[in-house]
Amino acid sequence: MTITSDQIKFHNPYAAQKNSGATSSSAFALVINQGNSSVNITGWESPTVPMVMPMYFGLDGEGVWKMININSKKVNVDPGVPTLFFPGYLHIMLMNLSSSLPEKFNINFTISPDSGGDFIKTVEFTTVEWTQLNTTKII
Ligand SMILES: [Cu+2]
Repeated sequence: MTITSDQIKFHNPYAAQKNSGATSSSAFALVINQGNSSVNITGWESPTVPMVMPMYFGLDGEGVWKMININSKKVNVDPGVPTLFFPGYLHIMLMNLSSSLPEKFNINFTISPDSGGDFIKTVEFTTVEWTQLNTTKII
């Protein structure tokens, strides 16, 4: 069976407004695969954000928490296993920002089903202030 764009759900996509002086920020969402086979998110781009990429917070070799690149730029989303982009965990980095994020903006994700047939999923993110992050419910 082929997985369609409708079967890959991004719940509550939101981004933190960039702090003044900062050149990066983060975006979050809960991704659910309602299909019956695995997909990977393999492409990350936005018409309004210069650079979009996945990263996670984790321990480096010295036991220090830091942001770590996902060099493959691939994030797996298995059926029935929600993939969470969340503050302090796996997140979508928004980089090379020269101005504030707009109130709403799109990110185009390339979804690559294991069964073949890549497609683009466009998701609209809503920008919130950092102070709202703690109270923003993801589900
Ligand atoms: Cu980051």
